[in-house]
Amino acid sequence: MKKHAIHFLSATALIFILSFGLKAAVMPKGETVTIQTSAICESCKKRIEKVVKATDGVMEANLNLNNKKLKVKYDSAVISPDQIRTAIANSGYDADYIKKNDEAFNKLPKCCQHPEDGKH
Ligand SMILES: [Cu+2]
Repeated sequence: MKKHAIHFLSATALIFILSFGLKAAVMPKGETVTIQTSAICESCKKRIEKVVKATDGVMEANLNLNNKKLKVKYDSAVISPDQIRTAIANSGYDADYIKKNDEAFNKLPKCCQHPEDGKH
């Protein structure tokens, strides 16, 4: 009878462990990448975050205006860091070694094109 109880316990524990393992395997594991951008002001920040968040496979995007670095949480099964950099470059900003798209840059508000008068 005692042996029976132990069997029941270990079976319960096994199911518990298995269901946890399964959950971890099924849930998308987010990777994080930090990208240096050429953002200047709050509207640059909003613009870049919006573009990146709208990209498939991106879960979170947060730009720190103090160092202009964008922290992105993404699903590596769906998107690569270079695809994220390209999305940023296509919106008119440098993203690490991928240079901004000039056409998109020229469409930015004038104040967002000049680092020296970026305080607005
Ligand atoms: Cu700006």
